Amino acid sequence: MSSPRILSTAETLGNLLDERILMLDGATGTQIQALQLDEAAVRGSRFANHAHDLKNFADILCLTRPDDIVQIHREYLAAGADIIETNTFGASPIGMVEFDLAPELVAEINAAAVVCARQACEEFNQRTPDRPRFVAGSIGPTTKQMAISTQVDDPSFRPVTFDEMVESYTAQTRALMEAGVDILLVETVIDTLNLKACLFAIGRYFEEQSHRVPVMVSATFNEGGATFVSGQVVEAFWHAISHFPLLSVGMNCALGPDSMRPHLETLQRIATTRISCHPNAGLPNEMGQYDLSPAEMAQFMGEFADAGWLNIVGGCCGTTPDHIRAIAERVQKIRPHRPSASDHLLHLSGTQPLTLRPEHNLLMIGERTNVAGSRKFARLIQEEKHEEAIEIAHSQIVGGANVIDINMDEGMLDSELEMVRFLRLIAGETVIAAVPVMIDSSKWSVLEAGLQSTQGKPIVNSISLKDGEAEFLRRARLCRHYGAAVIVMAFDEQGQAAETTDKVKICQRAYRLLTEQIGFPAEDIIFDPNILTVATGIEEHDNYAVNFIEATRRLKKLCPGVHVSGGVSNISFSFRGNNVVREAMHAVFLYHAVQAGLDMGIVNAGQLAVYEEIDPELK
Ligand code: THG
Repeated sequence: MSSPRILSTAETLGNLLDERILMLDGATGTQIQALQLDEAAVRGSRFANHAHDLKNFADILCLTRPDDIVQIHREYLAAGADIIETNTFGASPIGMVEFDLAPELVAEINAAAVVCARQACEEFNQRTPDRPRFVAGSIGPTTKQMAISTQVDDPSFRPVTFDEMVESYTAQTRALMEAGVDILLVETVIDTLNLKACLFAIGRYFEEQSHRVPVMVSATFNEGGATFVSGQVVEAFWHAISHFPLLSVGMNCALGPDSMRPHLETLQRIATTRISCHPNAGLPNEMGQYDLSPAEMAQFMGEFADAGWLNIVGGCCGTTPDHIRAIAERVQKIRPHRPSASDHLLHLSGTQPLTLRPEHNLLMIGERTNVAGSRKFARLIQEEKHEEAIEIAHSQIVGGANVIDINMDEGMLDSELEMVRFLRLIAGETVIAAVPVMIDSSKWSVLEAGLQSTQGKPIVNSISLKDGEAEFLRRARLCRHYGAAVIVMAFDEQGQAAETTDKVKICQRAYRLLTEQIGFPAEDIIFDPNILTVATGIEEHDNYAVNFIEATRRLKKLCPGVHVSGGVSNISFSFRGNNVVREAMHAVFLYHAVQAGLDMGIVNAGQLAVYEEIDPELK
C-alpha cells in the first residue's frame, strides 16, 4: 500500500500558482508610518543609546516592536494575502552600514522577522488549513550600485566590489534560510549587477546546503521609465538573469501600475517563468503620499490580469490592506499567466538585448578592443588614454559590430585591473553599453574579473579542456552562475586541434560534458574550432581554412543547438601589411564558412570586403 506523498512547500506553491493568481501583501512601511512611532519608540530599550537614528530603519522593529509587525502581517492576511513578506528589506550587512549597526545583527533581525511572519501565517493556517499562507524573505537592493558610476566626476568609480556584495547577500540569505522562509523575494532591484551578485550568492548557498527554496525577483525603474533598471531595457534585463531558475520575475514600486504596463507586457511575453507585479499606489504627490485608491489600483491590476499577464500580485509603497482586499477580489477568478516556452535561441545583452536568429547572416564581433590585436589600442591603454580607447570600441560599433571583444592580455599590464576599468568605463557610454561584451583572456582570473563587472549577458572567451575535465566544468559552472554564454575552443589536454577530426572530437566531448553533466544550454555554447593561419610556407597549413569550415559543418550537425565562432583575421597573418589581400581573404573565407554554418566572427568591423566586389583574379 502506498501512502499519499506529502507535498513540499515548493510543490504546494507551484500547484496553487497553476490554479490561480496568488496575492502578496502590501506596503509594510505605510502601515508602520500609520503607527506614528517616534525615535524612542523605534529604538526601544535595547537601542536607546545607539549612536545613529534608527527611525528610517524599519527592519529594527522586528526586534524592538515585534507585536506591531505581527499585527501588520495579520491585517494583510485578513485582507487576502497568500504570501507575507518579512520586514527585512534593508537587513543585510551592506544595507545596515548607514545605520551604524553591526553585521552580527543581520542574523538576529532576519530570524526575528521570519518568526513574526510565520506566527501570523500559522494563525491563519490553523483557521483555514486548506488555504496555506507562505513566508517570503524580502531582500532589498541596498543603497549601493555596481553597474554604473554614481559619481559624476569618476565614471569608473564603484562603491563596492562584486565579492563584497556577494558576501553581504550571502549573510542575509543564510539568515533567512536558517530561519525557515518558504520563498526568497529579491525585490526593488535597481541595478542588475547587484542582482547578479545576489543570485550568485543564493545559487552558491543552495548548492552548498543542497537545499533550495523558490526565488522571486522583482525589479523597478524610475523617472521617465523608458529604461528599466540601471539603463537596461526589460528584455536585456531578463536575458542577464534568465540563467537562474526563478519562481517568478516581475516588477514593483516604481511610479505605480500604469507606468509598468509596457514593461510588463514585454516581460510576460519573453520570460520563461511566472510573472509578479506589486506596484506603488500611483505617483507620490507633493506631500510624498500616494493617491491611487484601492478601487483604482484594483482596476489597473485587473486589466493586467485580464490580459493574462499575472501570477502573483500585491502592492508596494502607499498600499494598505484595503488595496490588497480590492485587488484580491478583482483578480481572484482570473486565469493565471502561462509562462512562455524557451525559444532556444542565443540571447545576449548589454543595456539592449541581442538575439541571434536563424535568419541572421553573421554576427560581427569587433576585434580591435584587444591589446594584442591592435597596436593603437595597446598604446592607448598603456598610456591611460581611456577616452581614445573608448573611441575604438565606439568605431567598431559604428562599423557594424554587434558585440565587442575586449582583451587586456599583455605582459606589461595588470590585466585584471585593466579589464575591470575598461568595462566600468564603457558602462557609462550609451552607444557602447548597449551591446553585449565578449570578455577575452587566456587567464581565468581576468575572465572572472570581467564577469563580475558586467551587468548584461556577455560571452566568455574562452574555456577549453586544456586543463582537464574537472577545471573545464568548474569554469563552465561559474560562467553559468554569472549568467554568460561561453566560447569553447577546440583545445584539449594534448593541445590545439588543427585537423578536422580532432576539432570535431574535442568539441563533441565538450558538448557531452556541458549538456549532460551540468545542464549547460546548447544555445549558450559557442564552439571555436580554431581559425589558424594559412600560407605560412608550411604545406600542412594550407588546409587550415578548409579544416575549420569542414569542422563547422560537422559540429552544427553533430551538436544540436550550438553556435560556431572564429577569429577571422587570424587566417591572413602571413599577409600582414597587405590589407587588400587580407580583406579579400577574410571575405572569401567568410563566404564559405557562413554557408557551412558559422554564426559569428571576431572581425575588424567596418573593414570587411564584400565578396561579390572582389577583383576576380585576386579572388
Ligand atoms: N578565437 C577566439 N578569440 C580570439 C581569436 C580566435 N581572440 C583574439 C583573436 N583570435 C581575434 N582577434 C584579432 C584581432 C586583431 C587581429 C587578429 C585577430 C589582427 N590585428 C592586426 C595584426 O596583428 O596584423 C593588428 C594591426 C594593428 O596593430 O593595427 O590581425 O581565433 N575565440
